[in-house]
Amino acid sequence: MADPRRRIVGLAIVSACGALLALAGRNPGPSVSGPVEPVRQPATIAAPDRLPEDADRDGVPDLRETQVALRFAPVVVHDREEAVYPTSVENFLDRTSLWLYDDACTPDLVVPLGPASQAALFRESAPTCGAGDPINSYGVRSRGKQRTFFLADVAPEHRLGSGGADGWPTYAHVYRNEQRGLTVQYWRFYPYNDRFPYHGGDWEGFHVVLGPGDSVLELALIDHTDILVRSPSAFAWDSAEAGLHPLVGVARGGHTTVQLPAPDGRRYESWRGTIVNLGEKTRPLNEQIFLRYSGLWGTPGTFYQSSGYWGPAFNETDLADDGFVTAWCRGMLHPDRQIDGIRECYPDRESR
Ligand SMILES: [Ca+2]
Ligand SMILES: [Ca+2]
Ligand SMILES: [Ca+2]
Repeated sequence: MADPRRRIVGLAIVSACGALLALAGRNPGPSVSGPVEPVRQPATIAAPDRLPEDADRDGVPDLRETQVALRFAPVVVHDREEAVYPTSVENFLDRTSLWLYDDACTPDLVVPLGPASQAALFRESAPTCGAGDPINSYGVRSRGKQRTFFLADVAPEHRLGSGGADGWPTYAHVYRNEQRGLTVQYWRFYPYNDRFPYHGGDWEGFHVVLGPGDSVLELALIDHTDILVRSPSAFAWDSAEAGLHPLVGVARGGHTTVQLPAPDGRRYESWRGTIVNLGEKTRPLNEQIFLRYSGLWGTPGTFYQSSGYWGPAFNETDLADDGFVTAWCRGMLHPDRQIDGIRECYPDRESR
């Protein structure tokens, strides 16, 4: 099978003017002023190097990354009343589609770009509605969610995710930290944030920060606006199969990771399911090139908070003014590292 990362993607010209649509619930308005330039895919997406021992080029042997991700993989406890469980990126992409959005247009510019897949997330657009710069979906991050690519909310029947213990994947990010150890991030992806402010595409996660000898220094929970740092003693730990597995709870509907699980909650021992090592944004592993996608994972809504959110490598929690993606790179050794001009911890550029 052809490696999608090595595929040369042709220029798929989309007739944007003919494809202007208004989303359900939006006021379509009378017309768009001025021509809209075509949207096209980039010629190539950089292919990861095929080094067997450190393919994501972060200085950590990939086998060691896998071992440590398994060893500290959490017990994730959902509320008994939870309705929306995690799903896989692939399942979600099969049910959504890619769009371009600019709310400076009148009416809002909303252009369908067709079905989504990991290989079909990468597009670029000429300037729209008075903005002078082009944007793309593989590095340009829209701070206000006003001019961006997005993945449309999936239909209600596809928002439930994989209930219970039938194997939804846990996505891991492992890297060297400034404390002479490794940081292990665990991410879950939910199709929908089923609580006010409701929005599509809900990435949630937390970090286990290790020091020398894999001693656990702290856990960092990705909350709504801040990253909450907690002592390991604040958690219960399960030592099944020679691991050290923290028990974390999931807030009902909004899915934020919390330190006190519901006592009667539904346990998921994530190491018994699939753990996917994402690699690094600059060098994704295991075909997970969605890491490079810088658009939204849900439809833009009326408000910032009711619009789709970003993926792990562009996450908004504790985002620094200079664009440093704290939720992806907190405590990283060499946070300025880059490969082929792509910086691991920053978007290439921001749009409105
Ligand atoms: Ca590595
Ligand atoms: Ca890594
Ligand atoms: Ca959420």
